Amino acid sequence: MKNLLLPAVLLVASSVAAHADTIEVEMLNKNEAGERMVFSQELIRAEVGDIIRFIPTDKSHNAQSVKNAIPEGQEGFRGKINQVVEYEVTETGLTAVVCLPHQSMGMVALIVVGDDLSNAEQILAARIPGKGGDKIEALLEDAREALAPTEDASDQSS
Ligand SMILES: [Cu+2]
Repeated sequence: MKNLLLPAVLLVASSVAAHADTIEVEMLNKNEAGERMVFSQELIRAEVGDIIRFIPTDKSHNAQSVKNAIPEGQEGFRGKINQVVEYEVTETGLTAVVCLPHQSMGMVALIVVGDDLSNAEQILAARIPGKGGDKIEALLEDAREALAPTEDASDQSS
C-alpha cells in the first residue's frame, strides 16, 4: 500500500516546489574557496514568489538590502546581526545585498529576479563602499553574461 501512495505525494511536493522556491544563502567567515567574509551565493537568481533566506552560519554578520538599489515596488529588508532574515520576492529586477559590518571587505550579493536587469544603473549609483562596490560591478557583469543569448543563431537564422 505504501508504494501506491508514494507517487501522489511526490507529485504534490514537486508542484509546490515549482511554484515558489526558498533559496538559502549562508553568511560565512570563509567559503570553500578560502575567501573571507562572504555570502555563500553572490549572484542569486530568483523568480517572483521565491523567498531568499539569509542564514547566520558564522557569527557577526547580517544581510540587508541597499536603499535605491532595489526594484521599484519591492520592499527592502534589514536583518539584525546573527539573525535569519527572509526576503520575499515580489518584483523583477536587481537587488543589492550587503552585510553592513563587512560590505567594504566585499561581503555583498546581487539578486537577479526574472532575468530583469533594467535597474542596473541604480545598482551602480548606490555606491557601495570599497571592495563591495567592485564586487557588485563584477556580479552585474556576470549577470549580463549569464543572460546574454547563448548563440547568435537565434537572431537572424530564418
Ligand atoms: Cu559580514
